[in-house]
Amino acid sequence: MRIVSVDVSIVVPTYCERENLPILVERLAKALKGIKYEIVVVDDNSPDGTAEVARRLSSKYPVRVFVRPGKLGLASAVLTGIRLARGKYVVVMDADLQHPPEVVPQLISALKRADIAVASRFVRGGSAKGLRGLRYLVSRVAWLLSPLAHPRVFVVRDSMSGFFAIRRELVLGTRLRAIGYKILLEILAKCPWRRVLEVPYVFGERVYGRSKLGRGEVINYLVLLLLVSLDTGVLPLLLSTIILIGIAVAALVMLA
Ligand SMILES: Nc1nc2c(ncn2[C@@H]2O[C@H](COP(=O)(O)OP(=O)(O)O)[C@@H](O)[C@H]2O)c(=O)[nH]1
Ligand SMILES: [Mg+2]
Repeated sequence: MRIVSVDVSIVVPTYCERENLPILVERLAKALKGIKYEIVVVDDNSPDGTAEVARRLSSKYPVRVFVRPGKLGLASAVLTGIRLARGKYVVVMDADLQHPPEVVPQLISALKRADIAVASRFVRGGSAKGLRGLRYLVSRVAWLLSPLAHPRVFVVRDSMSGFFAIRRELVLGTRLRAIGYKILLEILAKCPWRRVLEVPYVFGERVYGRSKLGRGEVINYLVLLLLVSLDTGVLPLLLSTIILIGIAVAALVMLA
């Protein structure tokens, strides 16, 4: 399908989502009637043929497909998609239907009042029922550590969300490392936003395929936190405060 001009780009990173993609694209088409949009699929050469499925969908729906040579990570796929997008507004969402397409119009209209709209599992009306046991715990601990990146990210209850909308130019003007899974956290810590809104949604269970989140993502998250904390100046400030308190305590002990 020829895409003329678009207002909104939906960026969808994919790795082995052959069954989910057609359902996602169809549900988006229904939800986005009346909106000029495109879907930007960034696939990491999925061995299950996801890219081929996406190309076939592009004959009927406004889908563009970009294939990277191998599995290079979720956050960097999202950043690639945002750079390639043509809309003024960008929505980032997973392909696996855990992010309901029907919430996308609410995210887009929230951008009239805010710079970033986050689909949130942790505000009234939202739910994380698709996050079970240990995954839930790890996600909340990760959230508790998030102010290390920058204290202002803590106002967002679901800064670990992979489902959000943003003005594209806000991301393009900022250097991002895009390590691991949590690109929203880095965007919140570094991009010059003034207002964030959270829109509740229910994070459902995955029906087709499997999660690609492995244990290595915990390490990636800690590395991301450390580097972003250095970039924003939070870590140097924290360390110098600790050193100054240490010196003050030592001086008091010596004088006593
Ligand atoms: N392009 C790309 N997409 C990825 C990669 N890892 C995960 N994804 C996609 O990112 C989305 C979220 O991944 P998922 O495994 O469902 O994570 P979970 O919901 O946290 O368990 C899905 O659409 C995946 O196909 C990757 O390395 N590259
Ligand atoms: Mg998922």
